[in-house]
Amino acid sequence: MLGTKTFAMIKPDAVEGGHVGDILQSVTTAGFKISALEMTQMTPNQAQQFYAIHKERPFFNDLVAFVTRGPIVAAVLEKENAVADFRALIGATDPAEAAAGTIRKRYAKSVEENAIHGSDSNENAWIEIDFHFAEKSQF
Ligand code: 3AN
Repeated sequence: MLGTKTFAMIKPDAVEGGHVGDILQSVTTAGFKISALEMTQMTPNQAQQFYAIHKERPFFNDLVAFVTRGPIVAAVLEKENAVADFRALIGATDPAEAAAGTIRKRYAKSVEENAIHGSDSNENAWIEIDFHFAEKSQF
């Protein structure tokens, strides 16, 4: 049986740092199947939509500037319990609070430049996968 899906995004800081290969290795070693993968650069408009939930927050403009400053790697990951298991693999939003061995503990620089995104619910996974991959043939 296919597992549930989550959406992952390797952010510009981790792409710039040359960590894409290591991060994807960690993802597959943890048992996720990568069922879609694309390097792309979000426009400010797309980033504002993607992070719309944060639009009233003081860090919103900085967040949009950060996530659009260079390429990101978007992925669809499949595994039983994908959303929760991937959140555990990436670690806490603030790398200072992230558990040892998590992707953010290894690669995140700060709460903003925190290397990677993972959906926080099945509903948001569906929305985020649709947002990034809806126009691609396999999704
Ligand atoms: P997560 O990415 O762990 O789901 P969210 O959804 O609370 O965390 O935040 C989304 C993104 O917004 C974070 N990955 C981070 O880049 C940015 N962010 C969250 N909180 C802050 C903050 N206090 N200051 C700056 N950026 C933040």
